[in-house]
Amino acid sequence: ATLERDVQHAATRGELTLHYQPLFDLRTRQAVKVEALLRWTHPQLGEVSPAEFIPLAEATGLIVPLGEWVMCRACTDARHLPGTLVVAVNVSPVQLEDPDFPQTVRAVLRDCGLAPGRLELELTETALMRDVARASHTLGELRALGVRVALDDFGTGHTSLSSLRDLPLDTVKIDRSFVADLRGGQGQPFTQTLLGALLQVAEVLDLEVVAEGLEDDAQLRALHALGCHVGQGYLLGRPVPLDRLLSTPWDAP
Ligand code: G
Ligand code: G
Ligand code: MN
Ligand code: NA
Repeated sequence: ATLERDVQHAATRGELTLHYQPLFDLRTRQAVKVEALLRWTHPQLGEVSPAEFIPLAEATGLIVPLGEWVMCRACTDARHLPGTLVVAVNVSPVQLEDPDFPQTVRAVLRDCGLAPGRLELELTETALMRDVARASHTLGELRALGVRVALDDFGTGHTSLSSLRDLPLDTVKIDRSFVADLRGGQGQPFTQTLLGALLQVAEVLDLEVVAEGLEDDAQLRALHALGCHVGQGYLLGRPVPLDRLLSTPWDAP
C-alpha cells in the first residue's frame, strides 16, 4: 500500500527518469531506434522495477497521467537525437482503453514538436487481444496520426495469425524467451524453424521484425541469417540515461 501511495508522487518529486536502450539494424549495424524504459528511484527503497510499480499504477488509473509523462519526456528527449532515430514508448492496455488516448498522443507530439513518424508505441499481445476489434480501431486512429505501432513480447500471448494480418501494425518484437533458445550455438531446431516461419509471415505482411534480448553473438548471427533485420539486447547496448546515450557511438559494438 505504501508503494502504491508513493508512486502517485514519484513524478512530481522528480524520482522518475527514462533510460534508453538502442535498437540496431543488423545489416548496417547502425542504431535505428531507442526504447524508453521508465526508472523509479524511491527515496528509501532505491530502484524499484517498472514490473513492480506499473501494475500498481494500472490498478489506480495513475498509469494514464504517468504514461503521458513518459511519452512527453521521450518525445522531448528525442529532439536531441539524430533525426533518423525513432523513439519507442511502452503503452499500458489501460492507456490504450482510455478513449482520449489518440488525442493525448496528438497533443504530446504537437507540444513537443516531434514528427509523428519518429514515435513508436509498443503494445503487448495481452493489451491487443483483450478486445481485438476495439484495439484495431484505436491502432488505426494512432497510425492515422502518423505514429508507428509495435506488438511487444510477441509469442508470449495468443495473437492469432488472422489478428496479425488484420491489426494495423508496423513492427513485431519477438519475445526474448525465443531468442534465449538460440544462445551459444544453433539453438533448438524447433525454435529456429518457428522463427524462420514467423519471419516469412512478417515479410508477406510487410512487418518489421525486432529480436529482443540479444545477449550473445551466436543469437545475433542466427537471427540475421533467418532474415531478422533489427536487434535489441545487452550484447548491443544496455538501457542508459540520455546523456550516456548521447555520448555513445551510433554503430553497434
Ligand atoms: O526496463 P525493465 O526490464 O525493468 O522493464 C520491465 C517491464 O516494464 C517491461 O515489460 C517493460 O516493457 C515495462 N516498462 C518499462 N517502462 C515502461 C513504461 O514507461 N510504461 C509501461 N507501461 N511499461 C514500461
Ligand atoms: O517487455 P519489454 O520488452 O518492454 O521489456 C524491456 C525490458 O527488457 C527492459 O527492462 C530491459 O532492461 C530488458 N532487456 C533488454 N535487453 C535485454 C537482454 O538482452 N536480456 C534481458 N534479460 N533483458 C533485457
Ligand atoms: Mn518494450
Ligand atoms: Na518486450
